[in-house]
Formats: sequence, C-alpha cells, structure tokens
Amino acid sequence: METRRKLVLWISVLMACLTNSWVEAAPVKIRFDGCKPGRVMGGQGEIGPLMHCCPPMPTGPIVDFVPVRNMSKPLRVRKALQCLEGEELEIYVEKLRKAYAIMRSFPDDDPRSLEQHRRVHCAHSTGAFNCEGQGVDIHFGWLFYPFHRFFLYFHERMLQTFLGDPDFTLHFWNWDNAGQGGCGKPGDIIPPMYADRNHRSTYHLSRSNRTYDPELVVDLWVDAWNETRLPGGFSKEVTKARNLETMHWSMITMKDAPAGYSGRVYRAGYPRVTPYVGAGTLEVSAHGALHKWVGIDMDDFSFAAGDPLFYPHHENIDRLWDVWHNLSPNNTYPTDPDFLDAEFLFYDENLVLRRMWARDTLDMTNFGYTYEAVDNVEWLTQGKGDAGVAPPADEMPGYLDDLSASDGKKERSFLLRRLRE
Ligand SMILES: *[C@@H]1O[C@H](CO)[C@@H](O)[C@H](O)[C@H]1NC(C)=O
Ligand SMILES: *[C@@H]1O[C@H](CO)[C@@H](O)[C@H](O)[C@H]1NC(C)=O
Ligand SMILES: *[C@@H]1O[C@H](CO)[C@@H](O)[C@H](O)[C@H]1NC(C)=O
Ligand SMILES: *[C@@H]1O[C@H](CO)[C@@H](O)[C@H](O)[C@H]1NC(C)=O
Ligand SMILES: [Cu+2]
Repeated sequence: METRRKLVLWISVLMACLTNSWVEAAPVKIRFDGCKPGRVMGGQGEIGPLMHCCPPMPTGPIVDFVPVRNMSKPLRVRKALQCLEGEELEIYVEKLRKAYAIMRSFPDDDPRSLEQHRRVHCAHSTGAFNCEGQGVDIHFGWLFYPFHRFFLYFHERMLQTFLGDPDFTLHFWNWDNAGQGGCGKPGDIIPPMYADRNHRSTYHLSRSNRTYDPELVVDLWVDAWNETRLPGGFSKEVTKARNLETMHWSMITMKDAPAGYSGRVYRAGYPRVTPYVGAGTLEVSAHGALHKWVGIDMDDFSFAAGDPLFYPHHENIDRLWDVWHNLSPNNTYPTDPDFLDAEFLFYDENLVLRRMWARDTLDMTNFGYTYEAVDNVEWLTQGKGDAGVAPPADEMPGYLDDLSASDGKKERSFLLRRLRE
C-alpha cells in the first residue's frame, strides 16, 4: 500500500516536471519590478562598469498599446536626410532643433527627457530587467528589430507632442547609400544637421573626431566588438567598396551567419550571449560598425541613445528590416509564438506606461509611417565580395585614435561618475 502510494506520488512529480519542461518555452516579458544595475555585453562577454539605468515605476496602471492605422490619414514618410533641400530642409532642421531643445529641458527622471531615453536603451542592453532569473538583453537576438521599432515610435511621438505637430516625422540617415541610389546624393557621411556644434540640442560632445570631417565616408566594414578591425585607414574608394560588400553580405548572401538575418531564438529565461553568437547579420555588421564609427558614446550601448544621432541611425536599421522583408519571399519574419508574444513596456508622451507585443511591429503602416523608397541598387548589384569574413591580419589598416576628442572624454567621465554613485 505504502509503496504504491509512493510510486503514484513519484509518477505525478515526474509528470509535473515533464509538463513543466514542455511549457517552459515562453516569450520574454519586460517587467520594471526587479530591475537592477547591469553591464553591457562585449565580444567576449559582460564588460564595462555597472550601469544604473532602471526607469521610474509608473504612478498609474499599465495600459495596452496596439498600433492601428488611421485610414483617413496619409502615411507619414520618413525621408533620406541627404535628399532634403530648400525650404523643406530649413523647416525640418528648425523643428528638429526645437524638439530636441525641449526634450533636453525635462528633468533627468522624467520619461520625456533625452536622458531617460538613453537609460531606457541602456537598461534593455545591460540585463537590468529580470525575466525568469535572467537579465534581458534586447540586442543579439530576434527582439532587436521589434524593440527598436517601438522605441523609435514613442521617441518620435514625443517629438511630435513637443512641437504640437502630429505630422512631424523623424528622417533617416541613409548610410548604406554611396551616392547612386535615390536622389543621387551620398548618405554615407555624417548628416550635417547633427554635426553643428553651434546647435547643441542636436549635437553631442562625446563622439570620435571622425565625425568632425563632413566628407569622411562612414566605414561599415569594421567589427564593432573586435579591436583589430577599427574604422579608417583606407581610401574613400576602398571604404565605399567595402561598405557595399558589408551591405550585400548582411542583406543578401548572409554567408556563415549563425543567427541569420533576424537574430537568434530568444525566449524567457535564456541567458545573454555575445553579439557573434546571437546577433543577426545587419545587427552584427553595419549596425555595430556605424555605432563604432561615430564612436565614444555611440559605441557604448549604455550611452548611445543619449546622442540624438542614435535615432536617424536606428531608423535606417528599421527601414532596412522592411527592405530585407520585401527583397525575397524567403525573407519571412519569425512565426514562433515566443517571438510574436514578446512583451515590451514604454512610457508614452502622457507618461502612461504602455504594454505592447512584438507581433504588432510587423506591419509598420499600423504606426502611420512608411519610408521614402530609395533604391538600393548599389549593394543589390555590387559588393559581392566576402566582407563577412575578417581579412588576414597583414591586411589590417592603420586607424584613427577613437578617443582623440578631449572634450568628449570629459563629458563621458562626468556622466560615468554620476551613474556610478
Ligand atoms: C484619423 O485622422 C483624421 C484625419 O486627420 C482625424 O480627423 C481623426 O481624428 C483620426 N482618428 C483617430 C481615431 O485618431
Ligand atoms: C583624429 O585624430 C587623429 C589622432 O589625433 C588624427 O590623426 C586624425 O587626423 C584626426 N581626424 C580627423 C578627421 O580630424
Ligand atoms: C578579432 O579579429 C582577429 C583578426 O581577424 C581574430 O584573430 C580574433 O579571433 C577576433 N576576435 C574575436 C573575439 O572574434
Ligand atoms: C528561396 O529559397 C529556396 C530554397 O532555398 C530557393 O530555391 C529559392 O531560389 C529562394 N528564392 C529566392 C527568391 O531567393
Ligand atoms: Cu540598440
């Protein structure tokens, strides 16, 4: 009798464990409670100082957010920055400066401030949020595109509110355009409206001195996490050719890419991984290279979103996600429920904390915007080399000193002191 009861008990324990392991797969859900300081991930694992980036707790209830297109309004068009001209350019730059001046004027703990935008991105990059015992990182996996699409959307919505202009549209840095596609102007140099030191609302001190040269072509070929592949050292022609190779590799061939285009499968309770293991092709290459090229704060997940240049950079990533999807019927979004049901939290412009799901990012027209069609003719047809593979060490270029911006360094160390306290 006794042994049979025990046996039944053991069988039910065993069944419970099995059932548990079957239902174990679950989507990542962001929760603000349990948030704690964390560190960014580098090529070799967790690195950097302990960052304190947790957002303030909401004062009211969390409200669900599902984007729905308003069919009686035309889509707002996010345009290529290099193609704006004349009066349109003038009005745009004026609005941009005004909106960022307002964003910078909020206190640091207000979710509308640029500082809180920086911290929100930092928190999602440093394992600050706890999901089933593991710190969450929205980089290096399939949450990369959905997270940033929401992040950009709420950022833009706040800028619209500050301006009292619901049609204001943040335009993109078309850095993959070497000059033949679209309006025929190259997008692979720094957008001048973000590089004007006289207008501090859209400028940021902690950047590499590469950004001081208005004609220096960005280098998309570098490895953002490997100090042996730093930007610079090659002629303009070689740099442009390598950029097209990087784009062709990350958007089309994706040779030797462990996580494919979308990034690794990432469920609740999964430990964090390095970029080489988890990041999709565009994230690990051009995306990271651009962060590295701008340098200093942009080259650090915990500081990057404090530079207004982060947003037009990430809009180009957001645009390329859509371009990739439309390039081939084979380029499908993940259909796994743990991708679709991944849950995010963002404050809206009224300081209401909103809950949203990755599935709702897959049709960007529901957010009311689209991207100007710039044809990608250059990297579609050229750049068929092997940029995804590091060249032999004896072909390594010389490089510019990343930390030569002395005023930039000062601002950064001041920030670090404040955040470590
Ligand atoms: C949809 O857009 C129209 C035209 O701009 C506007 O009048 C209306 O209020 C909008 N509807 C919603 C639900 O926002
Ligand atoms: C940046 O600084 C390095 C080292 O001081 C220098 O060699 C380089 O020419 C500078 N680049 C620009 C674009 O000013
Ligand atoms: C960095 O690049 C060098 C040269 O290509 C390579 O030998 C090394 O393994 C790379 N390091 C990592 C962490 O990938
Ligand atoms: C889609 O994938 C299949 C199977 O790998 C391949 O045969 C086909 O050529 C691909 N289609 C396109 C448009 O790339
Ligand atoms: Cu990011």
